[in-house]
Amino acid sequence: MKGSCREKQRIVLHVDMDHFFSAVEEREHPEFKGKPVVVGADPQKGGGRGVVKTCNYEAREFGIHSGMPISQAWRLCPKAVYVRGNYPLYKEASNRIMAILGKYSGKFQRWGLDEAYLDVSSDVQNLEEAVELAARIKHELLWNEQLTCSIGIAPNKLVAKIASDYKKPDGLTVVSEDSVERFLAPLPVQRMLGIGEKTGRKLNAMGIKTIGDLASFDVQVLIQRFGVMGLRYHKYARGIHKAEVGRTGGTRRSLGHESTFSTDTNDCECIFQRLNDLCQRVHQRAVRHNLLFKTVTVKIRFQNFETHTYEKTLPLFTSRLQDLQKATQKLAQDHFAEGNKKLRLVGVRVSNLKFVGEQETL
Ligand code: TTP
Ligand code: MG
Repeated sequence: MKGSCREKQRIVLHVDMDHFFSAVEEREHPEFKGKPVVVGADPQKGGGRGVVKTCNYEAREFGIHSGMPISQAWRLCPKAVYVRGNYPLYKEASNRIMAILGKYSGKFQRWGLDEAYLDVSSDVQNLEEAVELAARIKHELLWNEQLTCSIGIAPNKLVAKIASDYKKPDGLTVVSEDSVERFLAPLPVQRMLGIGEKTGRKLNAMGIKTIGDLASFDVQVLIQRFGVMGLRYHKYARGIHKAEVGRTGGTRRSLGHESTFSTDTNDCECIFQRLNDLCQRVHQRAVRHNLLFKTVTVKIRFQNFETHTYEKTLPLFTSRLQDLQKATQKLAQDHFAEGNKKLRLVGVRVSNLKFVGEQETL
């Protein structure tokens, strides 16, 4: 039949739980309800070390956010409830949430502890039905788990993820195929997949402030400046993203640990020992989850909170502890020497992950 060869529009949902760790804490401790709740380290009346893992929206009103030193959080809101975090509890909640979400579509991809993608193209007829389905998901999560989430609905994973973040908490944002570019255009370029703070600053310096600016920028100049990534950014900015739900990257993007020294130090032996311990913990988790990794990142935070990350991509995927330790040591040696300013925190992270046995794509 003529005119029917247009590809059927995909409908992808991205579900992101709201302030996940603190929401679980609130559920377990009804007495926290309505109060600012910060999950991370013990603030020790402002002298505490470590960072905020997440906080509820009441705490965000005070300017607290994830990654912030816990001492700073305490200065912003000393009366908040501070909890150290209970990972097994969050993991258990995550498993139950994923079991619920997995029922709504055969094409389902868990992403980290509190996010998932669902391709519902074969489960619904149109966007209106997708919205109804999203409402059912929200209702079931609230009823069974007493937790809220935000959902983005769009023609692909890239836009669905940006849409779920658009209105939080308890949001539902729908972006139809026709409105993708209009939806993306006004957003700051840093919201785009793959564009972190650093690339964001470079783009800003080129006069590219919004995703719309990026979409209309000369692609040749982007390629000259950023290589193949330049082409990718340009495509993404126009909302083009073909990746299928469930096909890429497994369930997590990266896996890491970090550790704050009990007193700041520039003693190389102590720093390298700590990095080694972190390598072992990261390695154990990678092995436990049957994951290979290719990129190793070392994080260094100086006494004055100046923080740097350095990364190295290995020539091949590996799961060997020696490879992780060697890459970590090399990165640390290249960027830290004895006598440098003292360090407050170090971290080790692996990314670029794939499952053992998964075909390598060239
Ligand atoms: P996010 O989904 O990024 O954050 P969130 O769920 O707390 O808040 P939002 O409502 O904005 O989605 O991360 C999910 C959980 O992962 C979060 O609750 C805590 C944990 N986490 C860390 O441990 N360290 C981090 O740096 C971040 C960003 C999150
Ligand atoms: Mg979340």
